[in-house]
Amino acid sequence: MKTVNVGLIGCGFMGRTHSNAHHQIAQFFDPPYRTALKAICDVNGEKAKAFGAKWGYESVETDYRKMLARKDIDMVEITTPNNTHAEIAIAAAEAGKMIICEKPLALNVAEGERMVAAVEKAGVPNLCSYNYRRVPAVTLAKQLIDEGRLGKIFHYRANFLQDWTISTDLPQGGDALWRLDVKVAGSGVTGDLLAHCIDTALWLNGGVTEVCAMTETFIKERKHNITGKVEKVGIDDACAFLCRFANGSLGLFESTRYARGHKALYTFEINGESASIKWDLHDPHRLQYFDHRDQSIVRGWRSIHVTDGDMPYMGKWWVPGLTIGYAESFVHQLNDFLEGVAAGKPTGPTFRDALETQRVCERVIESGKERSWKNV
Ligand code: SOE
Repeated sequence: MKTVNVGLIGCGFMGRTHSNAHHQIAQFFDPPYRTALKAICDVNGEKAKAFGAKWGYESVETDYRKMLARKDIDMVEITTPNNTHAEIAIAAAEAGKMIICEKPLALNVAEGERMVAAVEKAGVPNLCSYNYRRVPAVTLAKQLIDEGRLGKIFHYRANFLQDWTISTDLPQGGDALWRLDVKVAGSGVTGDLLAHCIDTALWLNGGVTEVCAMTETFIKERKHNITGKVEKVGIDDACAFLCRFANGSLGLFESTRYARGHKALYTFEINGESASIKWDLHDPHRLQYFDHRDQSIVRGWRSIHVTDGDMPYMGKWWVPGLTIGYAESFVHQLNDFLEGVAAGKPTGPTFRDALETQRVCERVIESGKERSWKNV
């Protein structure tokens, strides 16, 4: 069995989710390649050293270019802040490395287009890490839709609600809080949270043709951790948008970091002519399903506990009834990616798929600013 040597860039929260996937994959799945954690890279050498020791990386780099120049690295994982994705991914493609890049793909569509051109020119396998596609209940939703169980789709509704930025004292910039700095993040909840909802929606329900958005920045100024000055906040704190899908259905999306009481409440509901489904990240193993074709005396919402061995991914884990969680969606993603590499087939969401999500996000932001409908 061949070994794929991995170089991971970025030692934050996402660096941990990706590293953990490498530790779990061969214990539960039968990937076509063994993966070896060859190098960890972060501009902060001390941080990289500590992270590397904890997760078992063989070497430490502080300059990603040096890491990309190494012949013993086959695959690069980019888990750095959004403003670095394009530069690193393009260089990685030019160096012939396979790439998994954290979401959102880029700061904007222009950068995303350059990234897609680079990976396609180099012919390197590439994937953007929209992990929620690979929560078993969400994958099951895709299966039910593809089997035609819902019939014609009329409505797609999604929310991603959090509450961690309500305090006016919370600074912007630096570790984790770069998500509040528009220069680093590109946008606020649209690129960080709605992008997840949009990726799932494009996958489950097809393309979006037009959008109309409302955005708001509730806290207009925050201290910047790096400059030490109070600076204007450029991100969208909240965003809601309407859209039309190419299949004729209507979409309604909302995201905010100001929904007191909600930590990471990603939900979606899809209503079709024959059946509806709902999913909720706070109860991720359950898929709610209503089928109008059931006999009326027993018709109602079913709460499917997605843990049986014949349900997506679950045959590889424990026994029926026992659950897995957020971390495992990254294991599924890695295994699917490696199987795609072995089969010579792309694994979605590819950079090209993620560019479409980026395009919807960009139109949403423009629509919010201009207060008008935008074609996608
Ligand atoms: C933000 O709080 C965040 O960590 C996102 O960046 C992730 O993509 C999302 O999965 C959870 O929330």
